Amino acid sequence: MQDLTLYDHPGSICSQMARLALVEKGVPFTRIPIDIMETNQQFEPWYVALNPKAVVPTLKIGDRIVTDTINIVNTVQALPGPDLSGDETTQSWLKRIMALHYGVLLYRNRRDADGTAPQIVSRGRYLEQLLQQRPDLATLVEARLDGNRRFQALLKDADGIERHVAATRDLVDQFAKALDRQPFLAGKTYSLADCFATAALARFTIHGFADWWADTPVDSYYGRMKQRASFAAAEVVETGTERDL
Ligand SMILES: N[C@@H](CCC(=O)N[C@@H](CS)C(=O)NCC(=O)O)C(=O)O
Repeated sequence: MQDLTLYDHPGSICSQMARLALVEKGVPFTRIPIDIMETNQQFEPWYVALNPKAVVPTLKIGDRIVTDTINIVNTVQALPGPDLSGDETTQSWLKRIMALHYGVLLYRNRRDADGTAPQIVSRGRYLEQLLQQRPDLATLVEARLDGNRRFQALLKDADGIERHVAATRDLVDQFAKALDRQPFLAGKTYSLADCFATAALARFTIHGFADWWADTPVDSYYGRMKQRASFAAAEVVETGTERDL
């Protein structure tokens, strides 16, 4: 087996999804933490060379670099070990779970009365400085600045926020429908879809959404996911406050 290294950030939801897939596959891997919050290591030249979008996670497998969480978990699935491929719905679940706006769910509770999210404003200032200091990253940082402006506007738009919360609740309802017929999200066996759903449900628990699924099959499903050894081994975060994320 080639050496596997995961560059990740402990609380990042995408990192948790990738760690769950690696642990469930049973392959040994080394973790290299990338601080994406305080020291912004994702913009360091050596890391951007690995991951040109400057995000976590990144998987190094031998000499090969794999980015994008869905690519990463599918690459992990192709390694020798338990079959995590699930049924024909797996890839669609991965896309739907990844498509939620996790930033809105988190920062909607970190806004001042006028809808300003101080952390997102200061992130914008940081990106402005980075643009001056690192002209080599201009394309990347300008795109990030655009995203930051859109995000700041969205956080002032109560209806827009509500639409993202409703889309999240709708996805949880879809989990419940699937789990009414079968024990795992994509069929009779544990799959990559369950790695994604587990990390998402853990995050929703921190956001106080657990009531949404209290009387549905999602409740016992999530209980089973938490009992799997992978939940602790992959350091899935479901306790603590939103401030810790
Ligand atoms: N599409 C990417 C998204 C990765 C992503 O957005 N990662 C976040 C953490 S969950 C990140 O690294 N953020 C760093 C930043 O915003 O500067 C993937 O699936 O890997």
